[in-house]
Formats: sequence, C-alpha cells, structure tokens
Amino acid sequence: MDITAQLDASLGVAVEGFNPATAPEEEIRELKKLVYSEKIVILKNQDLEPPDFISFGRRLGRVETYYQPMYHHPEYKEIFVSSNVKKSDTQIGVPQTGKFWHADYSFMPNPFGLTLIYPQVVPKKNRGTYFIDMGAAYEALSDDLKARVAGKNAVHTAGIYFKIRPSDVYRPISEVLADIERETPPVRHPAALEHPVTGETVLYVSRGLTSAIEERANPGQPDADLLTELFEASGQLDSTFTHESIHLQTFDRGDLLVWDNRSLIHRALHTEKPEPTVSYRVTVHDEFPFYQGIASS
Ligand code: 7UC
Ligand code: FE
Repeated sequence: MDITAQLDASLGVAVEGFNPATAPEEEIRELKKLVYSEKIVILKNQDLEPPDFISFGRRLGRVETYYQPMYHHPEYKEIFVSSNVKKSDTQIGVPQTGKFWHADYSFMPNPFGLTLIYPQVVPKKNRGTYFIDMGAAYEALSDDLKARVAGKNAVHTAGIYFKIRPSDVYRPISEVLADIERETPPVRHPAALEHPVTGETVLYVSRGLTSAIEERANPGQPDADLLTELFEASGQLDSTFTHESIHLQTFDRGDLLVWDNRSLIHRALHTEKPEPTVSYRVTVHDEFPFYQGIASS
C-alpha cells in the first residue's frame, strides 16, 4: 500500500498497490485508519466486478442495502446505482442522485460510517464530488455558534429531496408524503457529535437532509436562524462552490473512493445537460457506534 497526499487538497490521500481481495487483515485495518485520519482514500487502478466490490465492502464491516429498491443494481441489491445512462431504454438505478449537501443516511436512526464509491462511467468534464469536512467546519465556528450548538439536536428527514418514484406517477401527493413519513420518520441526532474513532467534534447538519435544529430538552421548538447560520458558516449556501471549506474531489476510471461518512458531507456535481455518468456505491457499518450515545438499533 503506497500512500500519496493529494496536491493542493486539504483532504484525501491516494493509495496505489492495494488489492481488496488479497490484502491481509492488517492492511485492511491500516486502510480503515487512513480513512478516519485522512477522511477520503482514493484506491487507484481497481478492476472489480460487482461481487468483488461487495466482498470488499464486507471486509470493512456490515454492508447496508439501500432501503429503496429503485436504487438497487438489478442483480446485486447491495450496490446502489447512480446512473443517467439507459440500457435498451430501461433505467437502471436513479439519475441525478445526491445533488445537494448531505451525509448518507443521516435521516436514518443508525447511519453507516463508511461510503464506497466506484465510478463506472466517468464524465470528461465536470467530474467529481464536492466535500466539506464538518470536523474542520465545527472547529472554525465562532465561540458564540459553538455555544449555541451545544445541547442541540438536529432533525433529519429524507423528505426534502425525496425522489418521486416511477410508481408514484398519478398518485395523490398527500399519499406519497404519508409514505415518506411512515417509512422514514424524521430522526434526531446531536447537531455536534463526537466521532467515535478520532474523538473529533463534527457538525452534523446538512442543507439537503436537516430540517430543523432544536433544544434536546425542548423538542418541537426549532431555531431556524441557528440552522441557517450553521449552513452559512460551513459553506453550504455558497452556490459558486468557491467557499474555502469546499473540496472538489475528482476521479478517474479505476478509482475507488472510500470516505468517512461521519465527518464529511458531500454533494454530487451534476450539470444541467449531463454527460453519461454511472457510479456504483456500497455502504458499510464499521465496528464503532455511529456516535457515542446513539440509541442502539
Ligand atoms: O437520490 C438521492 O439523492 C438519494 C439520497 C436521498 N440518499 C442517499 C443516502 O444514502 O442518504
Ligand atoms: Fe451521497
């Protein structure tokens, strides 16, 4: 395993010579440590079939299957497919996923710690994913904002960016909304959580999935100003993507990205007239609780 820092980047390292199938346990542990310390690891020159990709995920922990089948790879449900390419007129996976700041599964009671993305069709222009390090974002908050975040919960919901499914066409919107409420009722997590591995405090709010911030002792009394100030301070309201906290992670064919889904939020770079893009995702619960004190489920 040969590690190189990425030039001009605040986050992430590239790793050459890593073989997910033959890596000894020791090297798997080393890789995970690297993900927690560097936040993004780009494994170079990977050539994996879907089952190999899933097996690699299993070497890192317990693989989570996405709760909505429309995202599943037709043969391998553990693979979430983001694709705007149709195969003989059938849509495989879902186009334009994650085009908003979010941490994966934050709207679930027990989110996973690791996200793996393996791009399959890489656009020539506009390739990459934006990231914000929310550990660094917390650290950079003013003392006033840090004090106001203390003791608060953030409410997360899939509802803000929920995609209408093909089977939802002609259904009353009230029924679709009721489905979302039943399948994924809003969840509460600490607005600032402690990373169980690094001990870092992470600001756990995202524009795409966080609907409110409220006193732990006083649920249902949202502080809308605070939530907006946190989005602003962490760079999530910058529509030019030039905020100093925003890192654009580019990738080439053969790259497999593994990132820390606790401390990073991300946002897909899709354009209005997108080039063909396909990527496979596997998500993994590692051996640590998502944060100290999470309700076990
Ligand atoms: O279509 C999408 O953008 C999926 C998104 C709502 N969820 C990704 C996740 O794992 O949280
Ligand atoms: Fe995502």
